[in-house]
Amino acid sequence: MKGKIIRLLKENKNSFISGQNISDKLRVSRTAVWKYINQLKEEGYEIESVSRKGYRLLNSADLLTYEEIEDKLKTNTIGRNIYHFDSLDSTNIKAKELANKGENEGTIIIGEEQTKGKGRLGRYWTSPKGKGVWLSIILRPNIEPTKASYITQIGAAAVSKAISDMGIKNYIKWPNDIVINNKKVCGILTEMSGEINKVNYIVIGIGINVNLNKEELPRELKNKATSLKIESGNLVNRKKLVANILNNFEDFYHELIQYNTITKSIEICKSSSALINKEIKIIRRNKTKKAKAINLDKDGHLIVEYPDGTKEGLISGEISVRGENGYV
Ligand code: BT5
Repeated sequence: MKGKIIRLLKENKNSFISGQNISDKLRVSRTAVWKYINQLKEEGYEIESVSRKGYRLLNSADLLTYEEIEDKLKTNTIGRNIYHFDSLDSTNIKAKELANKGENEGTIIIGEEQTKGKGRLGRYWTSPKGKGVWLSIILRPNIEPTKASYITQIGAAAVSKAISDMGIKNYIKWPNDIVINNKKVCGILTEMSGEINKVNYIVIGIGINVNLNKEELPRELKNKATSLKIESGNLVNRKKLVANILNNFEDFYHELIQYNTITKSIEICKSSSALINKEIKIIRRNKTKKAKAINLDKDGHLIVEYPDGTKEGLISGEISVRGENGYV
């Protein structure tokens, strides 16, 4: 109901709409309208109320609800159904719960805050309220389970392009991070449910530090993490960022579904790579090996060359990669 009221207020932008008018249109009592308007004000919407005239929207809230991003969305399925939470444990956990109950492809879960944001291998993801983009997308691609890592590449490309298009230079640290000035600004967590040769569903979780200030990052991450605001010096429009990511994501995902390839994504992952042509350390089961990152192949495997001249294609998920001198 709150969403419907916001839509009406937006349709009548610059003019008043009476409580009676809203109540007639939405078939709820005027008292209910008044209550919803008060809730919206608490959420951050600036709504002017004038007796005998009604309500007028002055400013929208900085929330990542469907009503707030739909005018910027160009997608058919991705993001057309959004579950928005003020606070929740983890959008990936919620997405898997919903996917297990049969939720459709393209559905998105967004939290303004996560209290148990997840990284890979049981690690944590700090997700303070209203400061970032913490979202998960449910997908049901008809692909071989071995190709699930394609989805991470698609996600990384979609996020990297959206950030670049806002004028902020960034790099993709294969396979699942985006970095600026050698510090992590975005992490991606792809999880799959499937059988040996069939994907049941894939959930891709995307976490982006958008408007965090330095002091809002945990102390242990001060030298490893950053935000778009810290790097650009400006507040970043989260709604535009989310819409652009979803638009890019659908475009790149469509290539996978249609042609079983991800060339558009790989092109971006290559041209924005933080690793290619760099000396790196490969950490596999606590063993560290030096190598040089050479290229990404068409499947998104990182081709590396060892000091003895032998080459290997690394599959995302099996290893951790660090730059020789620090994080990247
Ligand atoms: C990742 O794991 O980078 C995947 C992060 C995915 C987060 C999204 S948010 C929406 C969705 N719902 C979830 O619950 N998760 C996904 P990994 O490569 O394992 O990196 C985790 C490590 O990054 C931690 O151990 C910290 O060192 C560091 N870290 C934690 N929070 C961070 C943050 N906000 N920014 C940068 N680094 C962070």
